[in-house]
Amino acid sequence: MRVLVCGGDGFCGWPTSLYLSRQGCEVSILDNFLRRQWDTELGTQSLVPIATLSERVQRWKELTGRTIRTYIGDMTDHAFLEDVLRQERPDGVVHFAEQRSAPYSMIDRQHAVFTQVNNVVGTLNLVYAIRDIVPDCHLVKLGSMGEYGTPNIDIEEGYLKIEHNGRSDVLPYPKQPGSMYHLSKVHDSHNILFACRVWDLRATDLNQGVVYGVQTEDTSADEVLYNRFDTDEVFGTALNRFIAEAAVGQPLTVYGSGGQTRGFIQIRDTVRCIELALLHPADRGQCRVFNQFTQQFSILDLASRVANVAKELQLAVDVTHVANPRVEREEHYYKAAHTKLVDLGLTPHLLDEALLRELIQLAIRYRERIRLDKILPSVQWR
Ligand code: NAD
Ligand code: USQ
Repeated sequence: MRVLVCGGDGFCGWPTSLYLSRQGCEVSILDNFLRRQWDTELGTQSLVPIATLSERVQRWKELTGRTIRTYIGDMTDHAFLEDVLRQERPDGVVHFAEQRSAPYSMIDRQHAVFTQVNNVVGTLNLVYAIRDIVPDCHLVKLGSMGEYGTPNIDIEEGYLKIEHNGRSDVLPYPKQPGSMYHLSKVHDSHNILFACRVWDLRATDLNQGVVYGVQTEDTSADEVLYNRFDTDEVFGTALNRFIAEAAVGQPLTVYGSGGQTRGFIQIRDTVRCIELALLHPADRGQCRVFNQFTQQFSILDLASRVANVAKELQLAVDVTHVANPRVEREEHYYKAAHTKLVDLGLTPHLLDEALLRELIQLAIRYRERIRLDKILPSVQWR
């Protein structure tokens, strides 16, 4: 299978590219290195040092004999994207290439506009390019569980059967996103659904939960292949941030009461989910939605788990409740379906103490790289 991975230099995209390459796919990567530039803008860096993309693919070739072609350019440049699709003629496109931080999108008007333009225009360009050049290609698009928000009813996988005034229909599940970034994902979902309905494209929208962990079997094979590990208030996500905070002896930053409950997934399962979606493509005209997470946790529960393992490692760690910079429910009902990927063959790796220990030890190894002044939240929703 020929697969183009858009955003293949990023946290999810890089391990996915290696994994698919190892499974025998012919993989190419498209990226414009925006993520590396945001580190410069924000004065942050990956906790684990990362090599350049050219060094990465070169080392992969030396280790495995497999080639990963690279295209450096912007999804919002339609001519560039069309050129790549013409050269690659992929069977599947995996689209990770977006601005994915909720806090970044809430810094100010400019960052909100940038996020929505980057994400919505990039995705629109991609569906038009697929329509015109490779209409049979399967689009695998990364969405987010945060598109649904936290409704007081069960969350389904994309669609909801509704009865109204004696009639019924299956309609897109109502969305209540919690940031300008999450809104961009909702806009993408609508645009992709429209493209499938009107132009008979095939797509799978993967509503992924918060990803944790850092390395996969492939990225840990060599230091040049190591994956990025974000820990700062803008790009760091809940569990990985708590691990980094534990490693530097900072109190774990639970926002508000910590009753916020979210779906979580290990990076090792992310790569397998993408493979499963590609191996079982959507039909022409079909826009499938899978909820891509394996377990749900409250934020306070996660912080307590990290603190307990950190204490066993003789680290002095407290859990602290900091004023919540976001506007979100801190106590709420949460029950989201997530069976479709399991039905296709996913065997989830569940969170355990051994992994937490391994991640804390990885963070300790590089802890001098953590910018202590970038841990506490400063971006406010209001
Ligand atoms: P990331 O920022 O590490 O990777 C995204 C990559 O896309 C980066 O390498 C960046 O340079 C590239 N990119 C961004 N805009 C681009 C553009 N216009 N043109 C070309 N390249 C561009 O993010 P990630 O954590 O790997 O997330 C990947 C995708 O998965 C995102 O769409 C995100 O919304 C989704 N997702 C991530 C998580 C998570 O916890 N990390 C959870 C759910 C969903
Ligand atoms: N939180 C804390 N303390 C922290 C960091 C976060 O309490 O130090 C809380 C937040 O308030 C929020 C929850 O943890 O309630 C999750 O926040 P997060 O920063 O881990 O994740 P989020 O902003 O939701 O975004 C991340 C990815 C995004 C993806 C999303 C999946 O950055 O790309 O779409 O997870 S989901 O959460 O399912 O929407």
